[in-house]
Amino acid sequence: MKSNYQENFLTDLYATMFRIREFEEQVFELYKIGLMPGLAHLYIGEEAIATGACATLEDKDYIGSTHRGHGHLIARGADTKKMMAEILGKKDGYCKGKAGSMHIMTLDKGILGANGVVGGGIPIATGAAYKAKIKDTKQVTICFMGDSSTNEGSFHESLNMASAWDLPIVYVIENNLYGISVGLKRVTKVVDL
Ligand SMILES: Cc1ncc(C[n+]2csc(CCOP(=O)(O)OP(=O)(O)O)c2C)c(N)n1
Ligand SMILES: [Mg+2]
Repeated sequence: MKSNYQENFLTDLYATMFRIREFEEQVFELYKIGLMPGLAHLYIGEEAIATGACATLEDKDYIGSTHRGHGHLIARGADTKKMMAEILGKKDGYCKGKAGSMHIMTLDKGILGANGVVGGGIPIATGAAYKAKIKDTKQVTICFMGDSSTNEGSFHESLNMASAWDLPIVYVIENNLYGISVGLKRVTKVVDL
């Protein structure tokens, strides 16, 4: 982990958060005028989560993402020009414009991919951690997920396997208390996720 006391560390973190906010505001502008295909799931308000979590990683490590993945990628150091090209469906994008906002990925940065399926990124990230364990590569995986993905089967199965096998993975629940319009309390008994 980078030292918390490293010179400029805190201002670097703030700059990353700011970069995410500016990127998302730009995406929203393009979405509003119909330039962006698909949906714009923005990361506005959650910038600190990805920024803080990704600051603990080394280049060789992995991240798993969600349908709200732009912030995760920027915090991981992805090229925002290639991201924007991807989001706009252009061939210069990370996936030649075929993945768009919700399935963008690049193994250059260990970015296992955003995922339009709620909870879909959890087993993928758990698989990466399993590989790191059996090959003893010392890679760590951070798996981001929304609160509503904790009601998916993939969440329970993956965390059980990760726990049973002591996999090198950290699951980060981005709990904004809602899955679209459904409040957390309506769909789960354990609200302290
Ligand atoms: C398996 C699955 N079920 C339903 C949906 C529709 N859907 C898209 S986003 C979303 C809510 C996600 O909520 P959460 O995981 O808390 O993330 P947030 O959007 O709050 O960041 C749902 C239900 C989906 N994409 N995939
Ligand atoms: Mg949520």
